[in-house]
Amino acid sequence: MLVDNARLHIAIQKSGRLSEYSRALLKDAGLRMANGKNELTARVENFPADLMFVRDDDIPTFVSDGVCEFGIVGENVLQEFALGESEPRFEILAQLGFGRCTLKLAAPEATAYEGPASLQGARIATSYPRILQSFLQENGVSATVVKMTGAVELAPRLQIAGFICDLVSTGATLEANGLRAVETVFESEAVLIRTRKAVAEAKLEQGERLLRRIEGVLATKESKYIMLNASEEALAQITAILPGAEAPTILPLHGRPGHFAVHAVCQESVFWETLQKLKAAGASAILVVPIEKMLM
Ligand code: PRT
Ligand code: ZN
Repeated sequence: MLVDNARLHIAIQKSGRLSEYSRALLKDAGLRMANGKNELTARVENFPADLMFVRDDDIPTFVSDGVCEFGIVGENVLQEFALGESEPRFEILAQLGFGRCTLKLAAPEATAYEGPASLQGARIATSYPRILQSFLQENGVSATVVKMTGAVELAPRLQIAGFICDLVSTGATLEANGLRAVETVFESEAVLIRTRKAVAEAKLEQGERLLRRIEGVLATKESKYIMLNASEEALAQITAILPGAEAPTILPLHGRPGHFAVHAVCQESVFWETLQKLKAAGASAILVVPIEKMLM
């Protein structure tokens, strides 16, 4: 690993389900990097940071050890790691809204299941033994956890285990293997994490800058800019309807006394229903526009 006291190190998955999204997020945050896919690292050209392309399983360790100050990883991998630690050496900064999946317990179609008690004494194959173990404990069940690193869905057919505990997104893999989900164990999405290790002074400020930019990107995904006109009497009701808008700007309309333009950043999705409510409250000329960049 490179050691450079002035540059941040950001760990992202080299290739897999999170890599494209992770790169896109950093790109949206204004980081320009070389596109080479076979490299282990990439220098960000316009920000003091280097990207480290690694296996997702290594990201919690790299960030906890402080080898990388930041990382993007699935909560499933992070939680499995964290359960093996005495205290967390990382902090979660943001939920990123991609890589969504659910760790589920599943069994062959014909297996009877009437709640966690049905797992008593069973063999369960999984790549997430710690998360599964803590689920079993919470439910007061004792079962044998069989650790597998891949192809977990084959375990029942190979008679390695009667149940599996694996990630599901569309459910197609379960179906193709004659399995049905019986229980949700853990919901996951990609998260941005930061080391809890002391960070060199020179990097602290850069880290905050990076975080503000990423928060800005995440905020714009939902946010919209709304513009509308309204009479003075309608203003109170209209500003109350605007979803997640703080302190809208209200400007007098030229040549129309008693009428105002209302401009607001709405931090929540704006639905047709909201627009109809605004209209009913007396708003006219309502415009909703996307926001490209935002720095909070
Ligand atoms: O090489 P490296 O170790 O970095 O990658 P990997 O093979 O361990 O991970 P990868 O790229 O498969 O997944 C990275 C992360 O994406 C996971 O840790 C999750 O946080 C997230 N993710 C989201 C998923 C899925 N969806 C997913 N569907 N990870 C795995 N799957 C697998 C699942 O294990 C099962 O085999 O997809 C199959 C089920 O998918 P459906 O759509 O058929 O239900
Ligand atoms: Zn992995």
